[in-house]
Formats: sequence, structure tokens, C-alpha cells
Amino acid sequence: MTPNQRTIDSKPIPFMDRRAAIGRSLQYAALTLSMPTWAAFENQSSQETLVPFLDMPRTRPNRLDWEMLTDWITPQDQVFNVQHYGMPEIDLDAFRLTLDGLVNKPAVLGMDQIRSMPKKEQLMTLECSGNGSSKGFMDAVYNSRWGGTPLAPLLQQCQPSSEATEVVFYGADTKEEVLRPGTNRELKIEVPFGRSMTLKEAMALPLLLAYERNGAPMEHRNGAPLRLIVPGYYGVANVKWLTRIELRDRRYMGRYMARDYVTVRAREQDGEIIHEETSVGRMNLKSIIARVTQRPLGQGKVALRAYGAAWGDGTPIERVEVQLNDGAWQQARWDESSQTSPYCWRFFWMDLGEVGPGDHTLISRAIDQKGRIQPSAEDDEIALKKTYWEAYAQWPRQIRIES
Ligand SMILES: Nc1nc2c(c(=O)[nH]1)N[C@H]1C(S)=C(S)[C@@H](COP(=O)(O)O)O[C@H]1N2
Ligand SMILES: [Mo]
Repeated sequence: MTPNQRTIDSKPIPFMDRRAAIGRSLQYAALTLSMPTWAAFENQSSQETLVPFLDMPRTRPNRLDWEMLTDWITPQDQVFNVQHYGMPEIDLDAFRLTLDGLVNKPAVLGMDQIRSMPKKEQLMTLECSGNGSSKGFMDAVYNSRWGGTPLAPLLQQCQPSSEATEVVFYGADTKEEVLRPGTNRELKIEVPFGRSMTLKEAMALPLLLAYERNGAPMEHRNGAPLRLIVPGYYGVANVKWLTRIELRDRRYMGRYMARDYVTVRAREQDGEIIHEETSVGRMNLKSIIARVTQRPLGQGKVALRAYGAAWGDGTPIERVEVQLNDGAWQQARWDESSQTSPYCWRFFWMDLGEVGPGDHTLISRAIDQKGRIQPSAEDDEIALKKTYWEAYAQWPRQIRIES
């Protein structure tokens, strides 16, 4: 396996101890002048310096660097990758997309044909549903302008038969899966990575067959030559190296639809605990504080400011609130430099006023137009969730102001 073929690393990343964090704050102090700015902050002060988080893992290549976040569209060198079956080798000349199954007009399309179809751009924040499940896995999210052709008209051209209810998307990456391992019913099957949705959903969502990211040809690691883009859904639905779209009349139960990326939640009903298992699909409302800065006020006091991002399933986010220590929730301001698009994150910022030396905790929560509030780790919605997928709880950030 080459380093590129590694799937996400589930081992915890070593965390900085206190001394290292202080060392880092000194290192940042020296970097003051080059600290990135978010364009909209009219009143951003040149005296602002970064207050490093005490619990932030080291920045890794090809991952989002929250504290240095500047761009609304994530630069390619901060884009993470997940591929459960490794990266497939693809012969670009021989590459074809097949649309078959319960359609009256199956199609086999080369990339030239796909590129000659009507082009559309779709802005979308893509997040792995495991992102936020631990301190070591907080950086698997990125925002892009995807370019490609909409799927719905193409499906229509293939004339789905009246029995078709399900659309399955397969990647070129395959692996041997073992069912009922270690039993006398053990079964080994070679399967492609696959995900599905109902035909109704596939026609209603603005799905895109994408071949560009940010106006440039998409990179192989992001799914080139062709990937599915599913606005409002977690990363797993966005099948890379898309080679086949199959229509059928029964549910697809592949590993990443039905056995893995399954969320288990407990719920009490009539005094009994019921466990619900659902396939990871639509994204949840989420926000995070990305960066905290301080500005000296004299006599050991500083003024704190927090910057962050909020995103969800496409429902407009009404507001983000920030809490300092055990204080009241205060409404943050939107960063007007970042665009607004329903399927993308929005950047926010908030002045938190004056604080003294010591440790402080900052938390953010998003609230959407349906009235949903991003839950805390203690709320049943999260506390009774048994699996780590869909990690959208409020995330407390710890900082230390040195005396
Ligand atoms: N073909 C294929 N597509 C895939 C996967 C995969 O393993 N194979 N992983 C999915 C998961 S779990 C995530 S989070 C996203 C990551 O997309 P990226 O590598 O472009 O960041 O790809 C999705 N698409
Ligand atoms: Mo993922």
C-alpha cells in the first residue's frame, strides 16, 4: 500500500501537553503579523493574536487547519480524503459511466460525452460523518465549487421503467467483503464501493456528476474522472470514481449503506429502550469555533474574539450563538465576506469582551430556520447515540490566557 492508499487512520493522534501548548502560543506570538484574516472584519485589529486551543491536535497535511482557516473555499492542500477500499487505478481512456438496470434506454458514456452535456456548478461543504467524533478527527470537512452535469436529466433520458424505485451508485474501487465471518455461513464476495437512494430522492436533489473542483479538473484523490455530488448529505454518499448507476426495484444493502455508516440511537418508549438503526444520510446542523484571538487591553486583561463555521443539510441557518464559560448565549455575527449558499458552511465571528488570565471555555451552537438547535453532548439526541457517526454535538474549545 502506498501512503495514498491508506484509509482514514483510526488511531488517536498524540495531543500536545500543556508545555507544548504554551510553546505553541509563543510560536504563534512570533507569527502575529502573518496571522490570516477573514476579509470581512472591518474592525479587525492588527493587535489581534491567536490564542491556541489547548486540545488541538497537530495540523496534518491534507486536512483542514481550523486555526488558520481563511478561505471560504478550501484550498486543495487542506482537503482530506477517505477511501475504504483504497484508491483505484483508472485508465482514463477506457473510462466509461454505465447507466443500466431498470431503464428502457441504458447508456454507456465516455468523459467527452459527459463533458459535452449541460454544465452546472454546485457549491457544497463535504464532511465525513465521523468528523468531530474525537479530538483527533476534527478536520475532515471542506468546501468546494463542484463542476459537472446534473444527474436528473440524464436519468430521465434513460427512461426509468415503472418498477424502478432505487438508484445505486458504484465506484471503481472494489474489495473482498466477508459476511458472517468465522461462522459456517461465512461468505466472501468481491464488491465495488456503493451507495444508494430512492429514485424519488435522486430526482428531487440537485445531484451532480462532477468532474471539476473550483474550476480545475478534479484530482484523482477526490474521485476523478467522475464523482457523485449529493448536496446536504454526508461525505459517504458522494461516491468517487463513479462508474455505474443502476436502477432497481429493491433496496441496496451494501456495506456502506446498510452495515457500516449505520447510526444507532437508543430511545425510550413506554418504559422500554428501543434501538434504532439508520443509514448515514442527510447532514445534521453543526457549528464549531475555528479560532480564538486576543487583543491586549492592559493590566493583564485581553479582549477575546471567536471565529467559526456553521453548516447543515441545506436548511438555512438562522443564527449561531456563542457561550463563554458559563455565561449567557450571545448571538454571533455572520462574516459577510463568505458567500451564502444553502449547502455550504457560513463563517461567523463574535466579540466576547474582556477576560482575565486563566483557562476559559468557548462553545458555539447553530440554530436553523426549522427551529432546530445544535445539541450538546449531554442532550439525549447525542448522549443516547451509540455510534460515532453523525458527530454534530456542540464542541467546547479550551483556551488559556497567560498572566
Ligand atoms: N468510491 C468511493 N467513494 C467514496 C468513498 C469510498 O471509499 N469509495 N468514501 C466516502 C467517504 S466515507 C467520504 S467521507 C468521502 C470523502 O471524500 P474526499 O476523499 O473527496 O474528501 O468520499 C466518499 N466517497
Ligand atoms: Mo466518511
